[in-house]
Amino acid sequence: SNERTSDNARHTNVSGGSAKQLIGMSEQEQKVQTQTFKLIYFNIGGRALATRLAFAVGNIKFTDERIEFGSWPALKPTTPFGCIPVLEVDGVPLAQSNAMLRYVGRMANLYPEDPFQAAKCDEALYALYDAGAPLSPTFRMKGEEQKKAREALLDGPLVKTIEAIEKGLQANGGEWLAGDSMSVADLSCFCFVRWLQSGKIDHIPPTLYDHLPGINALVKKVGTNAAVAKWIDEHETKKK
Ligand SMILES: N[C@@H](CCC(=O)N[C@@H](CS)C(=O)NCC(=O)O)C(=O)O
Repeated sequence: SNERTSDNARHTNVSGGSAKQLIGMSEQEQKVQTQTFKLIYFNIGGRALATRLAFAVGNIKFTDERIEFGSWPALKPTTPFGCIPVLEVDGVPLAQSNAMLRYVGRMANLYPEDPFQAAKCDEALYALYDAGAPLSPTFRMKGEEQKKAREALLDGPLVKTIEAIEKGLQANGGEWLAGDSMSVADLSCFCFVRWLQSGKIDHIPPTLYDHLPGINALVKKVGTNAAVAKWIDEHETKKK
């Protein structure tokens, strides 16, 4: 497994730090400090990237375990729902990518405290999930079938949902999707839009969101956040 820790880590594991460092922290902060987190996923961004970024932004140490596709069949029956990502918290598994994203978001101050803004954050997470879900089966298609299926999605949820999210963003003042600071909804939107714009998905033109200025500004803002940029450069960009 690969130990990946963000630099200038505010959270130092107790074993590596000293009890002194715990003084002055809230009970919750002390707990985060002493818990161990292991995120298990494939060596891709997919449904784990937003959570990795939330850990990085929160300076929370975690083990970023990336498994080979070949070792997945043996691991599958050991996971709660037969899928990954799984986040192990002190060895206890937590499944469902958006559950773990919100959980890490709360620890990293990336989840609104106000109940309504928290619900708006959830709204964006559910919408982004719905927008992306019908794309998954197209990865098992080929040729004309894949082209047709993806073109239908371009004409539907892949673009329409992000247009709706742009509207919500503007209604919230244009800066962030929920509340008045970066939240896990912004991280999730960043990951989704960046992937769709990457040009790496056949029949999905990288220009598909060019007509959405708020979304593009948001993606740029999240992407230039120091912790996000550093994480992506060090862990998600294939080096030659
Ligand atoms: N609702 C789940 C879906 C997870 C999911 O679809 N995982 C895929 C990879 S992205 C998976 O485990 N595929 C392998 C399999 O189903 O055997 C979540 O959000 O975590």
